[in-house]
Amino acid sequence: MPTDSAPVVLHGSNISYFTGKMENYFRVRSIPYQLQSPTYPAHRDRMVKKVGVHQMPAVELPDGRWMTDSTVMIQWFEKEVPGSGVIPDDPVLRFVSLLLEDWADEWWWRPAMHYRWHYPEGARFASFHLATEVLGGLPLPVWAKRRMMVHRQRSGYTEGDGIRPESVAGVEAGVMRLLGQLEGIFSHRPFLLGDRPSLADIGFSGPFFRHFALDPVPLEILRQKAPSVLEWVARLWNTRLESCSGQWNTQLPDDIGPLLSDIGRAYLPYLCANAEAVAADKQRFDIELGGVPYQGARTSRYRVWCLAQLREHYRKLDEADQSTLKVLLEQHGCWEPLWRLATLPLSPAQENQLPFRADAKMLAVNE
Ligand SMILES: N[C@@H](CCC(=O)N[C@@H](CS)C(=O)NCC(=O)O)C(=O)O
Repeated sequence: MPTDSAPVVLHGSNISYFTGKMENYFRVRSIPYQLQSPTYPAHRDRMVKKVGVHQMPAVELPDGRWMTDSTVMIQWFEKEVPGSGVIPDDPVLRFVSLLLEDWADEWWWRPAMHYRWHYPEGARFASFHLATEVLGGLPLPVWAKRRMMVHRQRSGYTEGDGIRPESVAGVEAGVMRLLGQLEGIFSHRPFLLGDRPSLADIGFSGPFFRHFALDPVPLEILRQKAPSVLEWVARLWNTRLESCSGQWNTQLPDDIGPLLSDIGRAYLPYLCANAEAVAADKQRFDIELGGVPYQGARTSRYRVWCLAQLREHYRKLDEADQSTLKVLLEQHGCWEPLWRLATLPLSPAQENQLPFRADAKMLAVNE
């Protein structure tokens, strides 16, 4: 296990969504880590050899093994590292924390990328940072690397992932809605599920820590409209479970309900449409979600597996807990889309070797 003299190495950029999520997790669990900026292309080749894909972050264990995928890495550390962890024992809270983590990872990625890369202010900051950090070793002028980076990210993750001019207002309204909901929660409770951080908070550190609370445009919105959310970002970063005396609520707080309703209205229907597009072997698909049109959204094999995982978490519960949870999921419109598709187009043994080997990246964007 990692120690101060043999920490895990966290390979990732210090402005990366999922790297920031892992940093928050390691800090909250007091797991010693050392952040290392990856340099392209040597790191990419090494990572592909070690775990099958190139994405951020990768974790290198003191025994030399490499890992990928924040969700499964966290589950692995939760089993391996003794002491109180981030996954609540209560079956309903546990399922909800897994669902919120998944939503934070997969749904809020697109708006986070939008705010960073759509606005010149964000694109200038992030392209300079990445051109000099991750692409620092490429023998090209910085301006050329910045231009390449802006083009890659827009064509991969914003305009090229369904956010057309007619989607922008709706995508941003969705973020404002989330901020309103979270502001309501964090103005009277320190963490999502009580007085103690859970996997749900760690999940939300993905979109917030290195994106909404860092990029110039959303950061100003947070300062003005959601100061309690900004405070939560720093509180999570500065909390250690080993010295946290707060507890999770014994029941799911009522103010989590509107978040679940949004998951039922847009996220789970999106996962179903994505799975149908994968089954039909499409690279892209069009869809309207919560009144927002997305044209040419990229299909994701990885997100088919995410939907399968959510179903699996439910199936593993005992009958009484399944019944309680079913009522809650029905109440918020999550039950029907969770089970809408009779079969999911997973490839054989897809992602079974995680966290030590991955089959698919979240989105197949070209290197
Ligand atoms: N499911 C992965 C997602 C990791 C991921 O997609 N990371 C982004 C950066 S924050 C990335 O590396 N994207 C690949 C690319 O842009 O080529 C996880 O949870 O770690």
